[in-house]
Amino acid sequence: MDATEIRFVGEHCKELAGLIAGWKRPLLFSHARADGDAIGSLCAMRSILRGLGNEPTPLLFEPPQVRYQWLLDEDPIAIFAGTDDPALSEADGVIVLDTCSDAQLEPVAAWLRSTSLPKLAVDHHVTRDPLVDHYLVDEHASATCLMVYEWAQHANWPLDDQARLALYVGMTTDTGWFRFSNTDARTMEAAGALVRDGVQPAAVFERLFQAESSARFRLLGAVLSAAELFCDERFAILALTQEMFSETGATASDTEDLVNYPLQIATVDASCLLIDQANGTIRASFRSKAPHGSRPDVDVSLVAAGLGGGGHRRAAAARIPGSIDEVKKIVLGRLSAAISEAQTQSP
Ligand SMILES: [Mn+2]
Repeated sequence: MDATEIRFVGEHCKELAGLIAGWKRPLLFSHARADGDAIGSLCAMRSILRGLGNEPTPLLFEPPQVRYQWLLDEDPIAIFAGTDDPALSEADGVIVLDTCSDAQLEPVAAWLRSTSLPKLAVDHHVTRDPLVDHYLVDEHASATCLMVYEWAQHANWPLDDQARLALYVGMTTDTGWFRFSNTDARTMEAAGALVRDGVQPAAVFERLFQAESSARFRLLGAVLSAAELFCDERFAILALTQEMFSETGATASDTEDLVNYPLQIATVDASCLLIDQANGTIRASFRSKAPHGSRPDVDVSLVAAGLGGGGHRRAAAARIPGSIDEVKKIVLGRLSAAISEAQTQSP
């Protein structure tokens, strides 16, 4: 496949804007376990394309997490029903948002590779599988929603209230409400423009972060009290067992963000959350702090890639076969190695 990588700059933005404006019935996909940036970019792109007079069909691979349900109340996104979904045969183009990874698009990955429809990926991740023929990529963008915002500015696409709200959700969730190391002036300027045009930060904050169930709160307590620290408290492993789910009544959608909590400890450089998937595999999520002073630069995307996963330098994930205890041993070894290697490389 002669996939031409296109950097995220003005002229390419305009060319690709012209390309997708010609797609009358595009399909919009994002990654499995859709987060705020995935749902935000699907929602915003849907509004933008409708504004151009087209009929986009966004699809999710599973029901949205409760945290984002409110964003879709008025205008739900359908759940993908398999490759015999009529939306696929009627489509004249495909836009993939916030991923370009086979593993994260598993339900459509084979279809994407085989279809002759024109395909574009808009993404800010490092992992780039050859699934599409056009790429709009910026690894320095804090969120895909930031890219969509800037793309809309370049292309003179108007944004309606729904698009602005959705883009703000993606930017705030991928930056941890403007706290993570990917928060930059570019993101703040885009977010500022959205607020100037009517988005209400406090209302969005309440809907996203002050609307949890008591079950999620109890799950947080259970998983934090079982946290383990290793390597002179340089990294933490949280293990979430099936018992914790049944005892608290929490569900898989209640696990988002738990991996970030151990980063509150001063000595901790990196954190890992293991979730028993009850199918013989463990989902491992990794986070690391940005280096500064004597803190080493732990690249968790390399740790995840070594385990068959991928992601960003500071946030990555993998699915690993085995029990919690088996996978914990593996992860313990990999993270210890990554931290000591980062330490020898730090100035
Ligand atoms: Mn993202």
